[in-house]
Amino acid sequence: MSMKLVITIPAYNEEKTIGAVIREIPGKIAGVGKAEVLVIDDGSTDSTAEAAMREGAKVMRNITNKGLAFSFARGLEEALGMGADIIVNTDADFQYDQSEIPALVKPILEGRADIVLGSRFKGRIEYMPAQKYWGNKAMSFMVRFLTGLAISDAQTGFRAFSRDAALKVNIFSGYTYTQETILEAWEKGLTIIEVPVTFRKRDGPSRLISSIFVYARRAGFTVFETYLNYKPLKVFLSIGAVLIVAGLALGLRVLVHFLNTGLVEPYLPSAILSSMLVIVGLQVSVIGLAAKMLQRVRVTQERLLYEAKRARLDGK
Ligand SMILES: Nc1nc2c(ncn2[C@@H]2O[C@H](COP(=O)(O)OP(=O)(O)O)[C@@H](O)[C@H]2O)c(=O)[nH]1
Ligand SMILES: [Mg+2]
Repeated sequence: MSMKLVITIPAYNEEKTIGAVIREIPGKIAGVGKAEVLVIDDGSTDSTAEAAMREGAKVMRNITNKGLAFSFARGLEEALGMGADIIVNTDADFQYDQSEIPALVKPILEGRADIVLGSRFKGRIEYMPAQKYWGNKAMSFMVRFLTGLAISDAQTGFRAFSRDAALKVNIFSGYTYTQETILEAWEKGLTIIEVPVTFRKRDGPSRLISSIFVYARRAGFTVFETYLNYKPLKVFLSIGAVLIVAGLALGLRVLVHFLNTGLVEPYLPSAILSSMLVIVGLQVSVIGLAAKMLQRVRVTQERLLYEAKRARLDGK
C-alpha cells in the first residue's frame, strides 16, 4: 500500500524562509509513496504565497489573519481531503530541520503511534531565548501534570499525525493548537510519542509571540478551558469540596458553642459565612454534575462528527 504524506505549513509573513523550508523537504521518504506540500497563508501582507507556489506547493489563503490554530485546523482538514494517510505539520520559519521528517513519520508507519511530537528538548536547540526556554518548560510541565503523559515539549510545531488522529482532532482555540491537540489526543486515548528534533535559531522576530506574557495568558487559558471540558467533575468537585470543608470547619465552632449555651451569639458572622460557604460549595458541585452530563453530549457529537468527516473526506 502506498502511503500519501501531506506536509502542512501555516505561514504568516514568511516570504524570506518559506522557499527554503519547502526545498529542504526530502524528495524520497522511506515508506511514503507520494508527498505534497500545503501552505496555509494566513493573510500575509508579503509575498509568502507566491514564494510557496514557486516551489510547487499548494497554497490556501485566509483573506485576513485568522490565527495559527485556526489555520492549522484548516490545513488538517484540507490535507484529509487531499487523501493524506499521514500529515506532518512544520513551521515556515526554517527553525525545524525538514530532513528529520522521515524520523517523525516512522513511528506512524510502523503503527507505534497516532501522533508523533518532535521534541526540541530531547533533541538539540541551537538557540532559544531564555524566556521562551523556561516558558516552554513550564507549559510542558503543566501538560505533563494534567495528563500524566511523559511529554517534554508541548509547544513543538513539528509533528506528525495519522489520518485517524487528524480526523479525531477538533480544535477550538484560534490562537494556539499545540497544547490543545495533546490534551485532546490524551482524552481520546490516542498514542502520542516523542522523537528528538533539531531547533535552529530564528532569523527575525516571532510571528506568533509578541510578548511571552500575552502568550502565557492565552495559552494558559486554552489549556484550562480544554481540561475543564475533559475533566469537569474533577475540577468542579475539587473547588466545591474546598468550599464545603472550609464552611463546615467554620461552622463547627458555632455548633459547639450553640450546643453548650443554646446561643449563636457571638458567632453570628461565622454562622453566616459558614452557611454561605457550604451553599456555594454545593452549587459549584452541582454545576460539576451538569457539566459532566454535557460531556456525554459532546462525546456523542464528536463521534458523529468523526463519522461525518469520514463520509465527506475519506476515499476522495
Ligand atoms: N497561520 C498563521 N501562522 C502563524 C501565525 N503566527 C505565526 N504563524 C506561523 O506559525 C509558525 C510558528 O510561529 P513562530 O513565529 O515561529 O513562533 P515561535 O517559534 O513559537 O516564536 C511559523 O510558521 C509562523 O509563520 C498566524 O497568525 N497565523
Ligand atoms: Mg518559530
